[in-house]
Amino acid sequence: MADMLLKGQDKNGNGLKNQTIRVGTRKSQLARIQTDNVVQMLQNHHPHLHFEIIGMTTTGDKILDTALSKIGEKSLFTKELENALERNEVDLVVHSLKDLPTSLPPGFTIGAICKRESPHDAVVFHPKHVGKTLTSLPEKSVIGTSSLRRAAQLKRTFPQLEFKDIRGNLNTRLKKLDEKDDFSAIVLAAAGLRRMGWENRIGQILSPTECLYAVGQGALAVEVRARDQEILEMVSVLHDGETVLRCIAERAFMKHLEGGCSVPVAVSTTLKDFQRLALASPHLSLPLLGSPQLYLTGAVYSLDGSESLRETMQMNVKFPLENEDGPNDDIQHVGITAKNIPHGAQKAAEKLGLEVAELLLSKGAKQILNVARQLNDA
Ligand code: DPM
Repeated sequence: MADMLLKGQDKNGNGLKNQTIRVGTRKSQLARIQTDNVVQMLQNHHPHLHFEIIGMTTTGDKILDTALSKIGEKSLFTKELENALERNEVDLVVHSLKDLPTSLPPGFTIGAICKRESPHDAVVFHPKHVGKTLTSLPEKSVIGTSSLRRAAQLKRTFPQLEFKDIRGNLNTRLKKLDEKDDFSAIVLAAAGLRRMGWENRIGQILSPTECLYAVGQGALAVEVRARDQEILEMVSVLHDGETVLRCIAERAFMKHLEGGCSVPVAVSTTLKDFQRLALASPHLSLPLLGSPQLYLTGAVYSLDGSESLRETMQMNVKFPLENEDGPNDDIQHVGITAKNIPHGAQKAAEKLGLEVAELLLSKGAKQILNVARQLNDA
């Protein structure tokens, strides 16, 4: 046990003692809040380190008038930050996991995924519609979202409503909602609203039966240089075992479908029957006790929601004991490096994502996504 503690914990950051760790972030208010949260958690784990936050503007922050899905550039919010990592100007970068592509450029890795907050989508209503739900809004009410995933699913369930693009950061969108009469409601990630302190504006949370969420939604990720072992160790204390396994499955699903922001792909995952204890301290390399089952529901939609494929599968993610001490260095699963989380479980999670994607592909998912992509590009 003492060995394990040493292995997992105190080697962390030892070589970095008293150094300044430079943290890159986008400058939007949400990005700053997310970065501050992560830095605070790192500071609690590593009181001897000093953290400095460096704000940067990304292409995604400059193009505010075009729908995300139309821009087509996957690393819109990440490229400038990765350049700074590569040039050694910063040591780590904080992102919303859902904005990170399933394949990172060579030389980078996700060194930590924090405990996921709500992954669900939420509806914020115009002041004059407060108290209503999507079901009780008048017919032909206009809902703002530029997420193809949200629009496709909601068009299907609420054919009486209309959907229009809305872009800009969260502040801009809420302003557009409140100060004009263009939208009756907008749909946003509950996690982003909560982080901004706007939880009180949430009028309705969409359950996965109403709207499956985006891959990685609600989880924060720390991106680092893949070869920077000291920084990797230092940030790895933030890995949350449950979140990591769920997000590996989700990202593997998306990657195998060759999905992204420009096609309606959606998921929901749960991890059942595992002992919280084993995952609560993931930096201790404990095997998963019990027989944890990971469930993944994955779906693809046509842009108007009229066509859809949706499947659920399950996988046992118990850590195979014979692999207990197997070398785990330099292994990434869909861009994530998590040496302190049972490797067998990570492999099983990745396999689950692949298998759900395969099942959907065998039922014609490629055709649905290709048509969606063409229509969206047109
Ligand atoms: C991605 C999408 C959106 C963001 C597409 C989707 C929403 C775009 C839009 C991949 N990234 O979800 O289907 O509504 O125009 C984004 C948000 C957060 C991270 C804001 C949001 C905060 C929540 C989180 C934008 N990226 O989705 O409301 O950390 O998951």
